Amino acid sequence: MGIQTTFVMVKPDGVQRGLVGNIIQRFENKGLRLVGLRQLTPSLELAESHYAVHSERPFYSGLIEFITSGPVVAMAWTGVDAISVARNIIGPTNGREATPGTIRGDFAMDIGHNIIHGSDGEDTAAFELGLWFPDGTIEWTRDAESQIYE
Ligand code: D4T
Repeated sequence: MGIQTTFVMVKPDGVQRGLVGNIIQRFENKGLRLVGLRQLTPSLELAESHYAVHSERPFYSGLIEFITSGPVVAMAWTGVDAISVARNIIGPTNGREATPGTIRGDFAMDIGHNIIHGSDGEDTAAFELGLWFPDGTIEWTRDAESQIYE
């Protein structure tokens, strides 16, 4: 058990379907802390780097086409065991098999158009955070009380 930062990305289908707010709410509600947020349409180079591990898979070209098809929302979330916590919020790859209550269980019906990505381990998280947040993430600590009163 330890503090981790994980990379999460709302894919083009999630952005097009207007699910960004709902998705961010789930991570905030859970207790994770947002330390990075960027909206961008991924370049081919960025998409290929991100999915390099899948480059020999039959679905690779369709995956690259999909992920570069429009804006995504890239995020970095911090908390204890953030990587597995985020994966549990997201649910398994195939939306039809994902349990209701997870993001994919609530919103996805397909394996390719599955709304959201989350890093699957510490090495992957470090690689993906460096790739999508080359300038680093944001350092801040939670202190709501001091923001309520001037
Ligand atoms: P990501 O990486 O997007 O969070 O998804 P997962 O971690 O849940 O799933 P993955 O790495 O096995 O697959 C990466 C990405 O490829 C798409 N995909 C996957 C696809 O289009 N067809 C397929 O058969 C598989 C296995 C979906 C997610």
